[in-house]
Amino acid sequence: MTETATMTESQPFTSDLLKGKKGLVLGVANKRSIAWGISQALANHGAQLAFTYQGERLKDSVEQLTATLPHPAPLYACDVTNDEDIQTVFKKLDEDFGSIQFLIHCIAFAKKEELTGRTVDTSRDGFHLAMDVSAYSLLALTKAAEPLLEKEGGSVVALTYLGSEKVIPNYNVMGLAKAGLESGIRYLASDLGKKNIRVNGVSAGPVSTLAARGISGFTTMLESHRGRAALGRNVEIAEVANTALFLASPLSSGITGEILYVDCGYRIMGA
Ligand code: NAD
Ligand code: IMJ
Repeated sequence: MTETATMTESQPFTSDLLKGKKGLVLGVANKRSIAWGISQALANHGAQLAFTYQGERLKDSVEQLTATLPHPAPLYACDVTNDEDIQTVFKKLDEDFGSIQFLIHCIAFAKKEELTGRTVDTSRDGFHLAMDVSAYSLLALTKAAEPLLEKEGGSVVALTYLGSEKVIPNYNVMGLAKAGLESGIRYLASDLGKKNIRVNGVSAGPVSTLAARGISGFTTMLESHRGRAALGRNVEIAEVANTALFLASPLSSGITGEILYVDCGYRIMGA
């Protein structure tokens, strides 16, 4: 038996930790999405989930995945660059759930051409789009969720990456957007702490998802990450998911405004 999450996939760890708790997960695209890994962990511990999907293109995929969950899950279309979409989601969520105890943000986007070459060549438009989708959306969604989260207190969890603080080849404008997201986590934590709403980030090591495949040099990057990481391996989605579960749950009631690194000990190494 190893301590990695592999065994938990074949024999999921379940409990009543989140029994009676409800929440919204944003960012499921397919079965490899980190958001889907997190959803499975939350559901395994009794949570009732609602989901957003980006657009019609992803509706079928999200419908099929969520049909496997123990509780029926409401699905709402939401492009986070659209204020009306966000308002509609929370109106429907109020009708369907009445209150929520957690919100999971797993959304990032930059134009493909911005994720190669020099960061100095980033276009104004490309900068705005990456910031809007990947950083501003956390503020807009948290504000819209506030009335539902404050009823019983709650937890907001957002996914981030080391490229926010260190220069990672090709991450470019996404690094600036994640720096904005992480700063946003701290300011939101300060704004909402008195309402017993906590806001934290999970900084995951590289995982082979839709948002990572197709990035030039990603496979080589996974190899070098494994080589430098203290644990000598790359992270599994279930490990990222279990940390998000911890932050979403009352087990982390004293933690807010923090970024937890789930990177197999990559960041701590000096060389
Ligand atoms: P993914 O492609 O499965 O998820 C990204 C999601 O963002 C998709 O569901 C997509 O529909 C959504 N999205 C993009 N633009 C949107 C918009 N305008 N409106 C609504 N949704 C939109 O990939 P993933 O790797 O699971 O990414 C999830 C999160 O994890 C992202 O924040 C990413 O930065 C972060 N992350 C990923 C890695 C990695 O190596 N894969 C590492 C650290 C952090
Ligand atoms: C993304 C780009 C460059 C380097 C990268 C990544 N590394 C990692 C990622 C080293 C781990 C994945 N990641 C952490 C992301 O946040 C990805 C965001 C992303 C990915 C795409 C690909 C397709 C596209 N736009 C994107 N926008 C954001 O068109």
